[in-house]
Amino acid sequence: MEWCVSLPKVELHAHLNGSIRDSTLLELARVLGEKGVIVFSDVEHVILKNDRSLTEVFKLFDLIHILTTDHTTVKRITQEVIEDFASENVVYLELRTTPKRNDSIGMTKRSYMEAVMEGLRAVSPVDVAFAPHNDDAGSLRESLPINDAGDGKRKKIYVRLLLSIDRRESTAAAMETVKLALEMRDLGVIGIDLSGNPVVGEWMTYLPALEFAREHGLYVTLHCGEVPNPKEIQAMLDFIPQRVGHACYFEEDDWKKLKHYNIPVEICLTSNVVTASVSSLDVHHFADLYNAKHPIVLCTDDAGVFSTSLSNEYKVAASAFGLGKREMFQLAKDAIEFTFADDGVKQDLRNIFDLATKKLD
Ligand code: 6MZ
Repeated sequence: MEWCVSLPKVELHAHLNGSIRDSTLLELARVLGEKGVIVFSDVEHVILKNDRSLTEVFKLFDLIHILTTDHTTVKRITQEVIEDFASENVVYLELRTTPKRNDSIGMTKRSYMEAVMEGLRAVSPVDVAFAPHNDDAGSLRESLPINDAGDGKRKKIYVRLLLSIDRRESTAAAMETVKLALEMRDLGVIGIDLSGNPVVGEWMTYLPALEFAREHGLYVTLHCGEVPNPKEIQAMLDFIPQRVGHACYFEEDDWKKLKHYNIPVEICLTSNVVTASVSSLDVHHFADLYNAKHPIVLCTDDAGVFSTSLSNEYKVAASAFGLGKREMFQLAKDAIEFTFADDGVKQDLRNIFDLATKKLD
């Protein structure tokens, strides 16, 4: 495990509100319990539960959103989540979150995202490079020396943001999210994700917003095949997104299409097994894709909800699929090529891995 922690890593599939520390959730629940908004003892049990079906996961997210959807908390959890990833040597993080409206406290999708940006700026134990084309603190930090803990330099993490469309949303709400992403490009927003409860909603509802995103140069990644839905899987693959997440319920034709278009897959091992989207690691599609040299990247999905970390996902992959240190290092390094980052950042990341090669031997 220690080796997996010291390995530099790239995280491409992490939901902000799924990555919150249990301790923070419990603290927030306690405060709301004292105010009489919720019954703390009921909520405590739900937060600390270990095994959850996919349906229970989405019930938990509704609860988490009650606890977190105000500006101060959104800022706090963003800061903590980035610090947690950086502390386990994640050197590049694409963090995704659903911009939310909460009329009762005057929250708009934009003000939600502004709170996220404040959280990014508030991170202090590590340097956060998040805004490539801007004159604010982000660009100054962007040019700081590369991450090399142990040589006296401060750690650095690149952070890019993906704005999620929740499958419960209307076409208009999805479009609002894409427009917001376009307006926040200079602040490190680089793409759009489609997520949310996979048994809810229709592909055609989101398609106009996703097409608009693509026409305007945003990257798109889709939660695809988390439940059996052959028609939707085919439609999603025909869209040719830049990446897909999960790919659990793919059939022969879907694999063919995925491979034909060479679409990288964000693999979330613990999440898939806990939610029973895959019955066990022995039958997980990681093995086939890895052996076929198809582009894949190990990710956490929801480190808080599934009590995991990216280092743990590497450890799990190593023991389940017999990967040695060399294979794990290569897997982590290959992920650079599937990021939505620009060439300069990719080169910086390659340098970080090259420097690490000597230390990790
Ligand atoms: C689909 C998921 C997910 O956006 O509030 N989310 N969507 N499948 C999953 N696998 C288990 N895990 C998380 O983060 C939480 C939201 O991300 C999506 C859901 O829409 C969830 O409400 P944010 O920061």
